[in-house]
Parts: sequence; structure tokens; C-alpha cells
Amino acid sequence: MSKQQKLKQLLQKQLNQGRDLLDRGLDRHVRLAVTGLSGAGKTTFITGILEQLLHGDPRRLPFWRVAREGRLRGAHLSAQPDQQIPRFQYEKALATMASNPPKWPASTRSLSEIRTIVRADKKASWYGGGRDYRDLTIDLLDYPGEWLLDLPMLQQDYAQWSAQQRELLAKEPRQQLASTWLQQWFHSSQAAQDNQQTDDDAQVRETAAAYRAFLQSARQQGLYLLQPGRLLLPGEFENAPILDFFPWPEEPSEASLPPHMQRLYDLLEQRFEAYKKEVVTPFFKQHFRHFNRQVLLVDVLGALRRGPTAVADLQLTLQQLLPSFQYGSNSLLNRLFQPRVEKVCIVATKADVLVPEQHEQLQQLLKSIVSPILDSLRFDGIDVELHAVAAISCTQASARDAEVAAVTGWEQTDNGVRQVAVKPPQLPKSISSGEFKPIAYIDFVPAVAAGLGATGIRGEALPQLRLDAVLEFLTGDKW
Ligand SMILES: Nc1nc2c(ncn2[C@@H]2O[C@H](COP(=O)(O)OP(=O)(O)OP(=O)(O)O)[C@@H](O)[C@H]2O)c(=O)[nH]1
Ligand SMILES: [Mg+2]
Repeated sequence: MSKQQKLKQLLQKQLNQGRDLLDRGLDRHVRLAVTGLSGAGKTTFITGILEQLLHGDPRRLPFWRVAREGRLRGAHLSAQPDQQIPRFQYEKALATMASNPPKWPASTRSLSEIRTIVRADKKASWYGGGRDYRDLTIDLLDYPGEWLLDLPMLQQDYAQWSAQQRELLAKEPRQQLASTWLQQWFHSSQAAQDNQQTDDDAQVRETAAAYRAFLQSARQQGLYLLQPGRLLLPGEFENAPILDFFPWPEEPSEASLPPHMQRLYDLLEQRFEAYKKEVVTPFFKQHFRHFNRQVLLVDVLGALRRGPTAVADLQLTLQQLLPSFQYGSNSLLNRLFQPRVEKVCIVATKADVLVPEQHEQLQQLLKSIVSPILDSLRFDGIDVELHAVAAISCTQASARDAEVAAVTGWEQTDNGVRQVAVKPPQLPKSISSGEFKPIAYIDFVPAVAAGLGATGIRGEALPQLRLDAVLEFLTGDKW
């Protein structure tokens, strides 16, 4: 890179930093932490939000006040704050959905980011004059959901983490799924003791591979609390020894460990600490510390489809995640130096699988899943709202007075897609007893190309459900 280019880059960086600081100081900067476990709908949500921001069509956004009042002037994508992070591939996501046959964007494998600047007229003052505009900067970050699961590990040491994992592993279906890993562990430990084998590194590597296989099968079974997340999706750490660790499989005892076992313990403990320091902390520090608003996406329908064990596991996982974020009041000083999350929107995704009359029930089920989180956020004085949304709606619902409620969408077939009209799944009345029948529904494809609804490609925003209410909650106070 030439000297001139370097100077230009430096100036651009300082300009960006200056702007960020000014915007934050003036409170015109929403850094939105889109949080959600793998498959919760983050990438789709970001795409859907961008669609609505960029098109800003008041007819489609009645619950977003600034749009409803006709004050939106427009929005554009802008240079992103971090030069080292790839840009979120918004256009590619749209193109994938509009392809023939239409497809969902692939599961996210690395970090990306995007910045939008939205301009709106200020509210007219009481004397009628001085109509002026205001710009709001909105930053969105996308990342693989698996990585989020590592955040709670930052508050644990190796002994605590191991104890917690052992507790989980003592219950089905984990117990059964983990049996191969455990057998491998006992077998190799025994062999090491008998033969005085000293290749600790090889033993740890092989047992870590078995642990990784366990995590993969647990994911297939619909479990959520799967740590370390990078073992499932390593990113740039593929094959790095820093990922070769697992929880200590044995209960602690009064007696000290034999020397070989003690060495293994020390090695695993070291790796655990290195993982926290070199993998989890940088991710958290660089990307999560500066958020001031949060969306927590929850795939309630997906969990209901997997059944009661999955719902319980989801509940536990979300509860574990909460202490990873800094919640609290956002004074000017905080805003500048250590922003805190002051509003949290908890969202049940994929609501287009249902008819609108069921959305209230979906929201109620979401509420019972996150009730421990809700209590603690409200205790901290955080502004919280719950919504049921479809970031990109793939269906059309029958009329409210139709004899049989149905949703019409497109499903994938061996040689393309076909349109189907089906009854929506029947939601359980309650999940508090921990017993309910798993629901069933079709995974509709985003029928953009098939001509259902309007498309971004044709110059209109993609269809959605209730994103306007989410936008109102997250940005309504900024105009
Ligand atoms: N019907 C419907 N399905 C959705 C919607 N949003 C997401 N989905 C489905 O959920 C899947 C996962 O959505 P993503 O947005 O990729 O989820 P993610 O949280 O980014 O997942 P990772 O990148 O794996 O962490 C999609 O492939 C769709 O099948 C929606 O609004 N409506
Ligand atoms: Mg994704």
C-alpha cells in the first residue's frame, strides 16, 4: 500500500471515529446487537430490517411512527466502522432469495457488518417553523450463532465450567450421546496409566475430537447449550490446538490426581483459559461491548417442533447468556466510553408460519420461555418489549373470517418449488408443565421469485410481519 493510500485510510478511520463519537454523544447512534442462537433468524432479520430501512414505505410500516407520519426522507448504506470486518452481504442475501428456485441465505460462517444512515424530518415545533432533519446511524453485525454460546464461559473457570457440563451430561439425551466420548476418555486414561504413556497432547487431541462429535450429534438432536461453540464452527481456528479441550469428565475427589492425570488436567485448564483469552474475549470486546440496544431472536416455533426437551434446553441457554451483556442506564459518559444496553427487544421469529390470530399466543409462549430473563431485565430497569415477527414473510394467511384458517406458501420439491395451502400448526396452550405434543409445519422457501408479495429487486421492500413495531421500539425515541 502506498504512503498516500495509508494516509487516506488513516484519515478515513479518524473521520469515522470522530463521527461515531459525536453521534454517540448526541445519542444518534444505534448499535444494535442482534443476538440469537444458531438458526434463530439473525441473518434474515438483518436483511429484513435493511429492506425496511432502505425502502421506508409508510404504507407497509404503520407501527413505525416516523414512517407513518411521513417524516422519513430516506436511508442509505454507508462506509462501515471497521475496515477489517467484511461487509454484510445484503445484496447477496436478496439475490439468493430471488434465485430460481428461491433459497434462504446460507448459515453464517464468519463475522460481517453493515451501517445504514437514516434521515428523517424532526417533528414540527409547536410554532410550526424550523422543519429540519436528523440522521440516525444504525450498525448491524452478523456472526454465527454458535459463537454467542461461548460468552457465558468468560465468567467461569475450568473447574466451574466442567462441573456445569458434567451436570448437563448426567441427563438424557446428553448422557447417551456422550457415551462414546466418555468411553474414549476412560480407555485412553487407563492405557496411559498402565503403559506410562506420556503423549498427553495426542490424548487430549483425540478425546477432543470425540467431544466435538458429541457436540455435533447433540446439535442434531435439537439441543442448544453446546460449548465451546468454536468446536462446532471454528472459523479461523480450524485445526488449531487451542480448540482441543473438553470439560473434565470426572467428579473431583479429596485424593490428589495421579501425576499423569494431573498433567492432563493442567493442560486442559490451560487450553480453556487460552480459549477464553484469545478466542472469546477479543470477539466479545471488539464486537459486543459497544452495543446500546439489543434484539434477542428466539426460534420458539423451531423449539416447539423439537419438543419439550429442546424447549427446556433453549430456556436454560438463554438464561445463561444474559449476564454476558451490560445492561443499565445510558448517561452521557457511559454513552461515550462504555455504552450499555438500555433497550432489549425479545422477538419470536418466523411468525409467518402461523395465521395472524395466533401471533398473540406465540408471544405468550415466548414470554413463558424467557420469563426468568424478563424478570431480571425489568429488575435492572431495562426497557423490554416482546414481539412475534417474520423478518421476511413467505406466506399469505387466509382471511380472518375464512371457514378454515390456512397459510399459503411455497415449499421445495425435488425439481423446484410448488405452492401449497396448509393449516397452520396448533400451538400448545402452555409449556409450563414441560409436557406438550411437538408441533409440525412446513419450512417454506422465500417465495420472492415465485411472485408472492413484493420484492426488493422490483424496487419494493420484501414482505414482513411486525418489523415496524420492532423499529418503533428500537429507534422511536431518536427522532
Ligand atoms: N418462514 C420464515 N422462515 C425464516 C424466517 N427467518 C428465518 N427463517 C428460517 O430460519 C432459517 C435460519 O435463519 P437465519 O437467518 O439463517 O438464522 P441465523 O440466526 O442467521 O443462523 P446462523 O447463521 O446459523 O447462526 C432460514 O434458513 C429459514 O429457513 C422468516 O422470517 N420466515
Ligand atoms: Mg446467520
